[in-house]
Amino acid sequence: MTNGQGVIVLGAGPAGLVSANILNDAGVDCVVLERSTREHVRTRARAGYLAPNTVRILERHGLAEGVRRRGRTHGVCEFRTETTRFRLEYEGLGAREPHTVYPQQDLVADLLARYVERGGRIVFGVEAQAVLGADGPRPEVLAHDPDGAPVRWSARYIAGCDGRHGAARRSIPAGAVRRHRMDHGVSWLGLLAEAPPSLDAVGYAVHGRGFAGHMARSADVTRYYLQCERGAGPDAWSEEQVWQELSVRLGADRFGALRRGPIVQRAVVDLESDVLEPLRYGSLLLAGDAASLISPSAAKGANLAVLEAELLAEAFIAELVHGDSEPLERYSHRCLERIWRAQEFSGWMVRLLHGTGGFDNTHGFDHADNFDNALRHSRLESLRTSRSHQDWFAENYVGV
Ligand code: FAS
Repeated sequence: MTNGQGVIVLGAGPAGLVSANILNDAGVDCVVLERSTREHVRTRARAGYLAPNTVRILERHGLAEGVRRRGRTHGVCEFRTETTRFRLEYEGLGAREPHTVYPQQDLVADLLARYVERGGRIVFGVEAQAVLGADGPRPEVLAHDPDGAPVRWSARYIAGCDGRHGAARRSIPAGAVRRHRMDHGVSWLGLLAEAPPSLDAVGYAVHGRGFAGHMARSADVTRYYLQCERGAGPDAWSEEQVWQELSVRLGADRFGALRRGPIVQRAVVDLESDVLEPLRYGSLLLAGDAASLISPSAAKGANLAVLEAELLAEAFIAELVHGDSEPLERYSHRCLERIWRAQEFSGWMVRLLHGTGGFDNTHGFDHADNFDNALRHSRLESLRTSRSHQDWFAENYVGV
């Protein structure tokens, strides 16, 4: 596309592919530029819990076939401490709706297949280097093609859906946006195990040795998280040590052994939040992680990406097809309202689940005499005993 019309979408993650599908269905000229290969995009395991509103958005645009066929609804959290455990059947609380468990890579594969099937244009192996001229009506993307040769693409608008470290974000002059960053000071070892889930719930272990999480991904794959020291490498613990630590923190001796299997993916993620404001710089508009990074503590990242992608695509259609530029003008504000609500809850979850202070092999993270940790246990107790806390939790856990 070098005609200065239509939309260039940077990135083929949930944000890029949802907006491209909606644009393509509306007959808007668009192309997706993705630096990775098709195979990598289709198999990259990340999130897995889709909020009801996300499923509604996908359904609204005919993108939910796979989710409906292979997704499994999920409505229970189980909190475990060293002394007790309690379950929250959040489907009956607050928002009264469950999550749908559907691995992000399966959703991305569905979106890609449908987009291509309907004649959508996507180029793999093209790495955007910069967005030029975004302050004018004919922005350009400077990129490298799969052979490394420089290429230029121009369009009326650029949708920056290329993540936090993508070209879109770094092409916005520093003075044009405010950047709100928060390092939560917590790191997780994220694991994918080829093992059936050990709990019929999302498991959150609040333990002196640090947080542990259990999230089903499918009938034979489970995602686990272990709070680890900042700077620790993904291979710092052997497979046996990982299962040992998970068993201790999730109280396997009291609540039942964990079902083990080979650990097929490991990654360390530092829990950070990073929001840009506004999400627009002239003809360049951001969605998904490019707009705001959110810690995975409340499973909001992919859900925000889909929500923003719909708002963005519909705003482009309003202007490019119907000549109405109001939705584009309001895009940033409408997204930021939801982003900050999700950030607020995600921050609350970080403070609920994690001890503060450094890690030592004897005490772990939880220096019991720490004021913060006493507050944390009190928050957990309110969640266990107070119906209004439970409703608030459910509404924010499921809703964006
Ligand atoms: P994505 O990062 O998914 O997609 C961006 C795309 O842009 C990628 O395909 C990338 O290759 C491409 N790209 C980047 N730079 C480019 C360039 N210069 N040129 C061209 N293409 C470029 N969220 C949860 O809710 N639960 C979880 O369990 C969870 N686990 C996660 C685990 C990991 C390891 C990570 C990194 C994230 C996880 N997340 C999780 C958050 C995740 O779901 C994101 O919020 C979601 O992928 C955001 O979607 P997009 O904004 O589309 O960005």
